[in-house]
This record gives sequence, structure tokens and C-alpha cells, in this order.
Amino acid sequence: MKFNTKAIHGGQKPDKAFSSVMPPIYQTSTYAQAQPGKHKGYAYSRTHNPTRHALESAFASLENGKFGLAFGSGLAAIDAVLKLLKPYDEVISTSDLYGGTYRLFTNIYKDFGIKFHFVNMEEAMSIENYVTSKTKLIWIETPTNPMMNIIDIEVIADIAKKHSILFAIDNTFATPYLQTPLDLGADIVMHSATKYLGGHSDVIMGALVVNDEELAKQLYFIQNASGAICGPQDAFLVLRGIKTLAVRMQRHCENGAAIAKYLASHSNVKDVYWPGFDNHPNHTVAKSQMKDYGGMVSFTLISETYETAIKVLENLRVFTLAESLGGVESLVGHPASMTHGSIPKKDRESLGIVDSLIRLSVGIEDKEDLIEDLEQALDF
Ligand code: P1T
Repeated sequence: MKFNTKAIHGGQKPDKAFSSVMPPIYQTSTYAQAQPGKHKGYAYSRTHNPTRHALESAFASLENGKFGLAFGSGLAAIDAVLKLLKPYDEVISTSDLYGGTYRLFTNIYKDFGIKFHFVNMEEAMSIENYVTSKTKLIWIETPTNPMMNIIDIEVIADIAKKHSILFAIDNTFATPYLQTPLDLGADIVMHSATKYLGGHSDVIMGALVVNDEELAKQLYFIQNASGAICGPQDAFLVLRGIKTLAVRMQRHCENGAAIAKYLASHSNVKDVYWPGFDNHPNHTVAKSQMKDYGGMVSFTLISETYETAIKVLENLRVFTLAESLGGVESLVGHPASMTHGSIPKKDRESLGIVDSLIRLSVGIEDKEDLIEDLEQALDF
């Protein structure tokens, strides 16, 4: 099945009870049992719920994986992966990543005795220098949040395989419409389904997809034992959202490209970070592993002050100043003070997250209106 068809039908069958085309919202915590342990496959909704199950099958289908798991947030999904580790294990992670992921790694799991190496992976081979006998997990984002760095998934997968290290990738920015990392050798794909998969800024959710049955068993065990599941209403909303993922992504990519090019020609703009540019450091990798370049664009201003950046944010009218991304509406954020505020200033700045960095989640509105909005906001 090709992608557009899978987004609509993947893992979905008419419901058994009344053949409803959309899975019903099974708003129940528990299920009647004929005798202790004798039931129809569902005993308690932390463990299994039919609406969540339908969504988990859809996640697996979209990512060309065998097993899908849905969580109460993207961070809960990442947390489940980290629970595979033990004290003294080591993790190699991209240095540029979502601030909340960094916070989970450094403020929580570091205290449980796990060591994190944050590495610039633009030269993917360089991570081999950090591999030790204790390395158990490689964690990457590509494109990264918010600098839009691109990491060569196949090169990292080869290194991970060579050293028998688990390789997980946060595919939130790209979505399975643009890249399917399991096909390129990753072991775990993770999503903040809050973003493009949900697509309408109305739900918080996380996802994991894997191929290996033993790994899936361990993750299902953690999902049930720790209990960070999503509710059936949210599962329904995300199921509905992913039916339009392909068409939304096409428009996100079209608008993202138009806006990146517009910003690159603006006299008040200094640098534009978007993997579609020929001069992006890993443009060739992006071109080979992604179908298109997505709807996320970051840029800095010629005037490097915090005040000027805030003025631009306040001037925008169609772009809404808000955390998050990936919804149909365009959002704008200030990573240094919002999404990446938990990264120490010195570390942030060394990654390029300076005070004048602005991040756009380009929505699916008419691009002319978006450009007009930027034009008036950048007029200072
Ligand atoms: O918010 P939550 O669903 O828990 O997902 C966390 C997360 C994980 N990975 C990436 C790449 C993310 O961007 C996020 C959440 N990001 C934002 C809220 C943001 O504005 O960047």
C-alpha cells in the first residue's frame, strides 16, 4: 500500500460491533469478564483499549513498522525508551534537540546514573569517538529542533549495528510522510504526535514504532507498568488527524519552501535554517533521505538583540506566538526563551540558539498571506 492510502486505511478495519467506519471512542476503564481472565482481549484500559489499539496499528503502518505504541505525550514516549536503560549505561544524543528532551535526559535520567554525550552529528561518523562498551542508546532528531540540522540516518544505523547499540530517532519534524527511519536501519521511531500527526493543535500525544518483537514486548511492558498512556478521545482525534497527513504535509512543504526563500532575500534577516537550500551543510543527505523539506523554518535577524526579536514576534498577526508546531495554523516561537529555555545559555548559544533566533511552524494557510504578515513584522 502506498502512503496516501495507508494514512487513511492503515491498520484500520470497520469496528466489529456495528461495522462503524471510524473506530468508536471506547470511553471505558474496564471490560466485563465472563470468568476471571476470560474476556474478549481487553481487560483494563491502561493495558489495552480498542480505540488506542486502532491508533497504534495506524502508527505502525505509517512508519512501515510492525508494532506501534501510543503515550500521553511525546515526552512520555521518550521516557519509556529511557526506561530500557540501567544505571551506568551511556547514551549518545544529538546536541541540538527539543529542550524538553534535553531536560528529561539531564534533570531526571542523569540522576539515575545514566551518562549522556551530546554530540554534533552533522559529520555522522564522528559519533564513533563516543562509543564505549557502556553505550546502549543513540538518540537523534533529524531535522533537529530548532536548528534544522540534518543527520545521516543510514550512517548512524550502521554504527549502531556494528556496536549492537539501540538506535532511536525522533521523527516529529519530518513525519513518516517525509522519511521512514525504520527502513533506513533505525530500531525505534518516536513522535510527538501532538505535532503533525495530530495536526490540529488540539491534543498532546506520543508514539513509538518498532519492528523487533522482543523490543516491542519490553516497551509494551513499560507502557503498561508505568501507565503513561493516552485516553481514547485523544486516540480518536489523532486517528482522524493522520487521515489528512499527506495532503497537509504537501502544503506545509510548499509554504515552508516559499517562506524560507522569501526570508533569505530579506535585508533584515541574517541566516535562514531550512534543509532545502543548496548551501545547507547537509542538503545532499536531506535530499536523499527525505521526500521534501517540511514546514519548519528558523532564522536570525541582522539586529541581534533580544528586543528586536520580541518586536518581530509581537508584530506578527497571522502567525500566532505559541509553543508547539505542526498544526494547520502557522505558529512562531522564540526558542531561547520558550522551547529551549531549559538549556543553559552558553550551551544554547554554542548550538546557534541565539536571542535573535525565531522559529516558524509554517501552516497551511495561503502563503501570500503568510509572506505579507512577515513583510510587515520585519519592517523595522
Ligand atoms: O510536547 P510533547 O508531545 O511531550 O513532545 C515533546 C517533543 C518531542 N520531540 C520534539 C522534536 C518536539 O518538538 C517535542 C515538543 N516540542 C515543542 C513543544 C516545541 O514547540 O518545540
